[in-house]
Amino acid sequence: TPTRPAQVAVCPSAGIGHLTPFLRLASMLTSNSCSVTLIIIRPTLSFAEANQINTFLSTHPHITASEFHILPCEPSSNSNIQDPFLLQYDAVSRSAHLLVHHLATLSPPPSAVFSDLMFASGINKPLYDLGIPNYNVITSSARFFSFMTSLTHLRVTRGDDVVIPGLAPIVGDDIPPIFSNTDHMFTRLIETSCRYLQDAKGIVLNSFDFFEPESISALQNGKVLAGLPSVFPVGPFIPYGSINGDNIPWLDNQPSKSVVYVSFGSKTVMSKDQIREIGDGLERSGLRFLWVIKTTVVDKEDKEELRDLLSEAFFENTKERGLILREWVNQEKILAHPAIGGFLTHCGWNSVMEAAQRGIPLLAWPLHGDQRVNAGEVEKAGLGIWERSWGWIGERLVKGDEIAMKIQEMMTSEKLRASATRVWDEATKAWEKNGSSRKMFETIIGDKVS
Ligand code: BUP
Repeated sequence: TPTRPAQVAVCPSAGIGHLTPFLRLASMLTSNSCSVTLIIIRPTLSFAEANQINTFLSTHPHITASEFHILPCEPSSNSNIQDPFLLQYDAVSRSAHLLVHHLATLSPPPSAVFSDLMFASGINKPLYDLGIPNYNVITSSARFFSFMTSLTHLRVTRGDDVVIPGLAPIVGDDIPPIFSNTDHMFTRLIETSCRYLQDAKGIVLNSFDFFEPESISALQNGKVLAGLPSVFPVGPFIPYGSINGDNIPWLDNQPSKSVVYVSFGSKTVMSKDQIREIGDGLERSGLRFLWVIKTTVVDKEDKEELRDLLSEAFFENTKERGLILREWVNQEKILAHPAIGGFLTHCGWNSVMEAAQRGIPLLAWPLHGDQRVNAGEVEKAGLGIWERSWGWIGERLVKGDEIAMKIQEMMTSEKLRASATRVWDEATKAWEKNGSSRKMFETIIGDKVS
């Protein structure tokens, strides 16, 4: 007898780094005979998010959108926190209990839910009690997720390594200082959310066995945290075809694998001095480059004049081989372009998985959050190199000559290109028939369609 398609609700949290993987997952579920309702958080935080949602819905007419209005951000009770993303995560988490009622009003009601970790404290237990399987989707690396779950039972002391069963110790300097402050809103948020993981039906990771073997197996074997539900690494999540976005004709005229792509994600604001040194590094490297510069945290307006940031000489010397963009670009499409030969990145996890999918060698320069831990995974998997002595972006002024040397290493190392190509092969294999991620995904789908 034909089975009724599973009715699935997909619930992303705030920020493009959380939204993008959920859109990919929604698309993957639709392609596998699920009927998907996408929960859209209102208000959205940035134009980039709003645009991404609109484009996604217009290219996925079978997906139903359902708006969920969250409670207002509370800057007053988080008086020392300026970051709009952290305030929005807090608002999402405080609103999570309302999502259960919202989901109950959907018609037909969901037979399964895929939700961001930020919702866990409000929805995991009620959905469990209602018998609705809920999968918590993790938007970071398996290793950083292991760290987050450990906050439920260990205290982080600033600068000290963190020892988690089954994993090589996490170097103290790789952990953002806020996690040693148990009163910090974000630390409390992560810790509280992780306490509810046991009520989830499963944990979905945007990672794959080859890339993070140690963390994935430690999580799956219950070494990291006893009582965790099944862990399903189903990455890299499959792009949904935003590949059809804007063209960059300049790229089409560049030789194969010759261009360094430089982007530090959607939230990076760098000092003018550091921007100048990066410019100097690119100039000194003699290489072709495509550089996306952002000077505002939320992407509404980038007003700073490029001429105030970089010198006349820089523009003159690089005009034949460099392109700078200020606007939102289609990164997925850029990484798929044959002219791209390397990527200087902050190591946001989506960027890492997108590069893995294309075998693009990385030069890691983390900015904040999970990104130093992610950079370690990039290095171990052979996808990229990382100059630890540069610290977090902004920690010290890294000079142009150091940057030039590392960029050249990334672009010319045969060893690195070969190991990045190996990652690409393995990422591809993970999604082929009997591949590790495909099998995991089929298990999830098989459990739900009944
Ligand atoms: Br910037 C930028 N175009 O111009 P991450 C980013 N992206 O398509 P983040 C674009 O946004 P966190 C642009 O491909 C990736 O899918 C990019 O996610 C896309 O970094 C996503 O890499 C960015 O995880 O998040 O957003 O800075 O700080 O949380 O790591």
